[in-house]
Amino acid sequence: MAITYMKIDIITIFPAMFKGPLTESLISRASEKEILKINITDIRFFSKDKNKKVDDKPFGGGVGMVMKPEPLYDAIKSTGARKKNGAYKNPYLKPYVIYMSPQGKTLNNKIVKDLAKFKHLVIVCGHYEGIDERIMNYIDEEVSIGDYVLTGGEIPAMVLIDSVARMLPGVVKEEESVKNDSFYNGLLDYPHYTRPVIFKNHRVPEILLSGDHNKISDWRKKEAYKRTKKRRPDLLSD
Ligand code: 21W
Repeated sequence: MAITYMKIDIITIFPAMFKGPLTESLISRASEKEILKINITDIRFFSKDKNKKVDDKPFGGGVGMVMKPEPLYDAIKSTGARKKNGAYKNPYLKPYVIYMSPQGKTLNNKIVKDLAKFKHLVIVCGHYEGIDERIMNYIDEEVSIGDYVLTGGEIPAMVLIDSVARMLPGVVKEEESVKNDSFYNGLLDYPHYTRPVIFKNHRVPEILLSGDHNKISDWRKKEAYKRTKKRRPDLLSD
């Protein structure tokens, strides 16, 4: 039978950073159900240097260190990835190499959905000032998670993996909840309430107690729209 699961290779100098996030919660369930297979590769393993060096000083001078190309290249190749734009009958079978980088496209739900179509993602996490530019010949796409400065690509990689994993069929229990999510249909979520009916003198909106499911559905749509218009008008205009 054809492979159905998604494989994600993570290429990093800090493999231990992934332990918690990948063994807890939703992603571990995806791994247990064999929907997702995650493999972590430590770049240091591919260093031929006697001190297992993976970084070096930048040509031209300046602050910080740059990740050396050779161990990074060998780590990428070890996943089966090759040069970009390789010929594949089914493009989604190509190992798709992503570099988490402040220079990348900002992650959004469209990008997440597109990435979820691939059968094999290879995620390169940079550290220090970044990677040797010649490695870009092996990168299909650069992805940022937003306009703020972090210390490296590991946390962004976890954000990307989490968002892609929950798009895979069978990961989230109620497929509905993926469809209804903020951004999925382009709107923010409606407000949620649970028991008790009165909490610190604040009541649950009466309509939610009415049992009239058509009215409740209309109310939720209206609330979602109201919130979006007030807080994120940009989502309505484009
Ligand atoms: C941050 C590396 C800033 C280099 C000009 C020259 C991956 C990230 C990262 C990092 C610099 C992502 C400078 C959101 C992020 C990441 C580490 C540049 C100063 N400017 N998404 N030198 N934010 N960050 N250093 O930081 O690797 S995805």
